[in-house]
Amino acid sequence: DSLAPPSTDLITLTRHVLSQQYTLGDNASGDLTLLLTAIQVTSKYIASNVRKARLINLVGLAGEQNVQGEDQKKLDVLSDQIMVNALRASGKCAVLVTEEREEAVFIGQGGDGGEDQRLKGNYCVVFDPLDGSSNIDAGVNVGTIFGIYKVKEGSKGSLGDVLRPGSEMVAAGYTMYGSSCNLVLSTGHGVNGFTLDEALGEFILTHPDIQIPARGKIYSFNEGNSMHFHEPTKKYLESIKYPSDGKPYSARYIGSMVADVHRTLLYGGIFGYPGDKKSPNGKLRILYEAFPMAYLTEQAGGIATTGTQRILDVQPTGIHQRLPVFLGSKEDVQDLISFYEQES
Ligand code: AHM
Ligand code: MG
Repeated sequence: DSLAPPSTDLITLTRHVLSQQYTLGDNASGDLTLLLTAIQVTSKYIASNVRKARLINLVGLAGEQNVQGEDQKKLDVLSDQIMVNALRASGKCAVLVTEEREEAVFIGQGGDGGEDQRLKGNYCVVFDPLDGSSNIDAGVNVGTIFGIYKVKEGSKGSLGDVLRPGSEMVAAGYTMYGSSCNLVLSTGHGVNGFTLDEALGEFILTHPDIQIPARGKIYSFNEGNSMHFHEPTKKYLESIKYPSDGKPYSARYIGSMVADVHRTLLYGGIFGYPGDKKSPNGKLRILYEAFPMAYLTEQAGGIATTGTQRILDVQPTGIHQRLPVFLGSKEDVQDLISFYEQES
């Protein structure tokens, strides 16, 4: 209640990860803990830049296009550099894949990764440094999405270490830069959410063991693309907008995956970026958008599907490949899947 004194036993992200260290499968070496600490620091730094963007001339375009041919925002480029520098310096990474760079970064093998062998570790991080950046200039939520693989036994770090099904990730998460800064993480033992206490500079556990409600009341699709949608998607959307019980779902679409998924994890419902007649594989990228969010969704008790296949089972063949995504409450996503089953 409002008269209760503040907690004197804060669970910080570092404390939480340390307490899980012995179950993390890195032989309690502490490597994954240190890697997650590096990601935590980058999140704070990016959060601080996002918050000040308008004041320190960080809004607008950087004058370049990224791999997807999209204009890069100044903050996209800055966030990418912040993450690559911090992950390289952590000494725990072998391969990095970022939305903002066409090629993977191989640590300790020359090129962008630098030649210093001592900086090479056993983990691979795939990430979108600043997702939803079309929203930045309007002050709408954006976020960082990341997934972590451990290099394969005997590997020195190659593309084969990241071109693997999402089910093989050892951790995944996102940081949302919104009205509060939230880091949501799973290391394969459920999902926990942390809120940045700016005065302390620490992420504090505020959402322990997140569970998606079995059914929600919200759907989150870019319905502006309806004319291109396939029949099962259209029929499913009709079914929740014109239900027989007269209680239609509410529409919520921010256009920032991190924010739309965050709401879906907490409130339930369904988020979708379908493949359609124009873009058969949809828009979202497998490695650093679909997989981490599917991992979190499943860990929170939900379902993540392409419509016809479990997302985490997909075998990627290229680092920037796209995939149709539907995720959220078990019963809602199951309803969607049944429309795809009727089709086939
Ligand atoms: P980005 O990586 O270029 O920011 O694009 C990904 C974003 C997601 O955050 C969001 O779910 C989607 O694009 C929105 O796309 P659209 O504007 O087509 O609805
Ligand atoms: Mg993105």
